[in-house]
Order: sequence, then structure tokens, then C-alpha cells
Amino acid sequence: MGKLITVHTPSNIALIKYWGKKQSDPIIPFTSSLSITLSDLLTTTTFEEGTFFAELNNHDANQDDVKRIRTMLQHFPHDRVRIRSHNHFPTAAGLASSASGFAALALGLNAFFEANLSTQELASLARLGSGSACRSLTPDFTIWNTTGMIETLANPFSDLRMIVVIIQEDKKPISSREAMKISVATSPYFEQWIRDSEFDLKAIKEAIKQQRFHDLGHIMETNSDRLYKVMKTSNPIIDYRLPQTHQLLEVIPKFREEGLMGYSTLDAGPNIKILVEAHSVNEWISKLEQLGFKNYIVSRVGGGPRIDIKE
Ligand code: 2P0
Repeated sequence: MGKLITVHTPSNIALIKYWGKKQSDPIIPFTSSLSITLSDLLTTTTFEEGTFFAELNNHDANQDDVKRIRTMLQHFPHDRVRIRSHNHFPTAAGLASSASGFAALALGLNAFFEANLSTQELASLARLGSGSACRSLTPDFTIWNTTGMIETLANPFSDLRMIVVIIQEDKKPISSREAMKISVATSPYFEQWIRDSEFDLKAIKEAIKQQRFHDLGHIMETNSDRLYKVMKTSNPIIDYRLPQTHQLLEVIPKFREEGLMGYSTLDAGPNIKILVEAHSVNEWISKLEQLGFKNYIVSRVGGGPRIDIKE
């Protein structure tokens, strides 16, 4: 038997969002984004020697993914690798499955070909697959900046949890790749979005440094609202939210007024992520269930990838 490489990578959720490419090959974003990994939303990918194939969740990978994987493989001496990947959470529903998937590919190919790439080189490789993938390579908070580099910020919060409320598991109607192109080309808010984003990033870095959970949460919510403002001012309008998304978004500030603290963020999908402190998870779950939101994942945050190599 040849060697078997198994990589486990966390997905990541941006607190300060990436929406818009300044350059697409390699991807350089218009704004710096800041994310945290979700340690319990994992992609597991294995790499073995053999005639090339790529599988996702027991099915052949789609043409677009294969094209991106082949682009990554051009950086290595050959393509004799069999890749099997599993997402342990819904794929393509705004839960950053492409991020953990392409981060796993970068790490796995690096290990498989014994290429010894640096973190920045791995980030460049991962971005050939998906922009946000470079934020799933490192633990803690990761910033992907407008020069394409990644930086890590230590997570000073010992007890954060992300409650991922799954409203719909279906594949999204329009990919974020296509949607952000529309926003860049048409949103009159886009220039201001870049400036607002810079402002939010500065503020959130300070909140992390000062270990201020409530500031962190407020800035994250504001930035998520700004993302939806860019989408809503695009032509055609982009909106991934469903009636249940609105219903839950409306009650979260009301819960806060009653003393149950937590902050929401949305991505390119109808599902809501609520950032909370561990001690309040049970109360959150009971509130969510009372409202009929019974499909959720409570994830720890900040964990990094793992690689096992069996010779
Ligand atoms: C983010 N999203 O920062 C933002 C917020 C969605 C909403 O990164 O075209 O799959 O492959 O670079 O990384 C989703 O976009 O897009 C994303 P590509 P990607 O998490």
C-alpha cells in the first residue's frame, strides 16, 4: 500500500466579510476580511497515489471543482492522486464548505507531494480554489488582507461558540462567485462598502485585543448588515434570506434586551450563525427550539487543521 494522507480542515465564518474581487487570478479581494474557524464543521479529505479522480461526499466532483483542483495540481510534478472529500455539514448552503474543502486540498497536496510550502504559499494555493479557503489554514482569527496575505490574530476569548442555525440545506440559487461579480459591477454602495469595511476591521481588531465580546458581536452584526446592503443595492438584487431568516434576525436583538447575549452574522445563504458565550448555549438552544428552529449545530471556534500521514 502507498501512503495515505488524511486532512481535517475547519470551515470558517467571516466576522468582517469578503465580497468583491480586485483581481481574480490569483484572487485578490477589494477588502480585508477577518474570520474565525468553526472547529466542529469539518471537511475530511484523503489523498492516495493512483489515476486522478476527485470525489465529494461519495459523488464525482463537479466540473467546476475539478477544473479548480487541476489548476492547483499544475503546481506539482504530476496528477496521479486520488482525492476523496467529505463535508460533515451541508455543502454549498453558506456554511463555507468550499473554504474548508480547498484548504484541505492545499494542505493535502502539499503533504502528498512533500512540497514544504510556507503558510503564505499554501494560502496562495488554496485561493486558486476559493478566496475564503485561505482563512481555513490557520487556527484562531485569520485576516486575509488586500495584498492577498494572511495574518493570524490570537483568540483571547476562551469560551466562544457559534450556533449555526440551518434554515435550508439546499444549494444556493446563485454562487457567491457570480453574486459578488454583480455587486462589484452594479452596486452604487460598493465604493463606500470598501471604506466601511476598513473601518469595521480596525474596530474589530481592537475589540479582539481588548477581549470585548459585546463590541466584537456588534461590529460583526454591523458588517453583516453592510454585506446585505451591498447585495440589496446590486442589480439584479441579490438576497439569500428566507422568511425564517428574517424571523430569527428580528428576535435576536429582543433576546439581548432580555439579557440573553448573542450576535448574528449571515453569509451567501439563508442560514444564521449566532456568536455566543459557552455559558449561554443551553438558553439559546431552548429559545431556538421554542421558535421551531430545530436544525442547528453548536460549534467550538478557533481550532486549526490536522494532518495524518500513514506510510
Ligand atoms: C466571506 N463569502 O467572507 C464571504 C461572505 C460569502 C459571504 O467568502 O469566488 O466561496 O471562491 O472566492 O470564497 C464566499 O465566497 O468565493 C465568501 P470565491 P468564496 O466568507
